[in-house]
Amino acid sequence: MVRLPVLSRKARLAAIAAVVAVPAVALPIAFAGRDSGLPGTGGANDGSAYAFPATPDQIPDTPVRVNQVGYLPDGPKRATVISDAQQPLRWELKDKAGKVVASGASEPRGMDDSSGQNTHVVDFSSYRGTGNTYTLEVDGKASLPFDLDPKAYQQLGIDSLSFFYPQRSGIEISNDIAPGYGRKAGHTADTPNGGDTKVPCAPGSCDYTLDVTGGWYDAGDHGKYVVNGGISVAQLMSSYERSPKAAQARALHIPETGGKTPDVLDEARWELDFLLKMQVPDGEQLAGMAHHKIHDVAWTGLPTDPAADPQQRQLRPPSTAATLNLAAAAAQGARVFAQYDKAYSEKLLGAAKKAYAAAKAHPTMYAPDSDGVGGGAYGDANVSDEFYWAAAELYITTGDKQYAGDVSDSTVHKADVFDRAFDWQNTAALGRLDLATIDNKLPDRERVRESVVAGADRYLKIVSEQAYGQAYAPNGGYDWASNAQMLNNLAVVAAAFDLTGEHKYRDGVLSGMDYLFGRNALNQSYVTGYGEKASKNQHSRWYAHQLDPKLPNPPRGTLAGGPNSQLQDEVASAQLRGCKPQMCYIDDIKSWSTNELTINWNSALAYVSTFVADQT
Ligand code: 9MR
Repeated sequence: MVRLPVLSRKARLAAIAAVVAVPAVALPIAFAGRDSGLPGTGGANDGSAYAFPATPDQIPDTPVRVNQVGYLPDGPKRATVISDAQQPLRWELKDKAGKVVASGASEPRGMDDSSGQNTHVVDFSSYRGTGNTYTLEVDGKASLPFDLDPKAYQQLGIDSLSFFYPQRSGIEISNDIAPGYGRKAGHTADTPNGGDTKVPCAPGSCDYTLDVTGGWYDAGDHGKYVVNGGISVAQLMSSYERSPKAAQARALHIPETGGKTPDVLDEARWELDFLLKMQVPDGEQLAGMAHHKIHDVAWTGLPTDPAADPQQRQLRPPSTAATLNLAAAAAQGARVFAQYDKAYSEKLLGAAKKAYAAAKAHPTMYAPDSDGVGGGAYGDANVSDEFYWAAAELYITTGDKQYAGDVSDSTVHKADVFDRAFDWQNTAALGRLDLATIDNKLPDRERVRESVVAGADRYLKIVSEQAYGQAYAPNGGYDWASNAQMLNNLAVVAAAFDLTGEHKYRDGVLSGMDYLFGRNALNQSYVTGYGEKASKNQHSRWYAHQLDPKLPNPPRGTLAGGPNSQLQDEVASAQLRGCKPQMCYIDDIKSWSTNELTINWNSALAYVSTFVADQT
């Protein structure tokens, strides 16, 4: 990736004009690096946080697909080339000056089912040099430029976590902290709909109101969902738990930075506080349960600033899944906050225990798939995995035999939970991964650890079998948020590295990441501000630059959901008909089924990118 230093606007334009020409793929304009501090296309101010460099809408295509951000010098380095050639093709790796520094022959891989393309794989892992603006040339065609840089992922760890601050509800977003992203507090008492200070229940479901201010907006909508808040905040806390020291050193762009609590936990607390507020108060019939979600009674259009939302807000009924999300996240929170804020840790543990007991008393209150007006449904009619996750977190935190018994008795405990990607609906892996990696005395812990390594081996096999190296090969098409699903598969591979120290797992995570940054069928980086051709029009009501040039694009480090074969929105169905799974994506703000941004997808990105950042 071409990097430019932080420059004045005039100097930046001059630098852009004087860009290095890349043979065979004549780029019309240069691209500034993720850490350049240049303004985003959406009018973000100059500054080092959040903004990303202006990128042209059209990037000339190249059949040579690389990780457009970069490769670690001591890591695997693979590229995929689209070519019908049956024989190996000669490849050359060129440095910034155009000098050939390595060469070899590609490996023909034939037809790739996920893309419908004939492919070759190039492996230039043995080259260990460092520098920026390398290109890979195959058969006379050049890739987009990339870096070979031990710090290639450092900034991403920070950006993917700093994404959460401007997703916050109930607080003014400071333009000093997030240049270009400042906005009024959303859903406070003085906003048009009265905000989230006194939100009533759905008619007939209860007669109280709750103050449910705060938390993160789920995605491009203004809804706040306990199911989905749970996995998102858990992954932030897990990124802290896997390496507290590294987390402590990682300063985020948030108001609380600099305190004794690590920034990632300050951010997590913003959501944990909201989850606590969603718990049914004492004295009510369903005391201890958690409301499934809170959102508008009707969908609002795009763009709509959170502070301008005119729709009535409503608490949807409690559900067992939400209650167990609260129990699991609060139990984990009690553990990670114990050394920083004892009173808060105790409060979280009390709420977690109460929620868990309430879920046991009401084990089948399922949120229906049909409840999707004004907000997402997040329906879930199988909560055995949520019970397992919550019991696991409570056990790890308390060591209490009661929870160990529930873990061991769960049908999920011995099941293969890595036969699919984990996500907001399938949460067993969250419990399994923590049981494997965090200290506890579960009698069959060794078997638990082996199950994680076996899951990782399965995903590694997929990485090596796929022509594009992605950690994802579902039966049938690609799901909604395929990008997050493959990141969660990589989180399992990362855990196997932590458990075994075997380098093949670290290398598998790195290879799997290449897909997200451009080594894919669309030559697309799915992370805003990272790579030459990067997603920047993700579906959002306030990062709606595509609809209103005065508004910003999503902040640097925002993941797009990614290819979704089911084409569930109008833009996707009109423009992507007949697409092969990997091709079912469009960087259009109206394609919410392929191109939304969501807290649980960025939490997956944050978990894996901090793992990778910590490798150097
Ligand atoms: O991520 C969710 C995906 O797994 C579901 O298939 C989809 C339809 O129910 O909903 C997705 O979640 C959306 C939520 O319902 C509302 N906020 C935006 C979320 C991401 O698109």
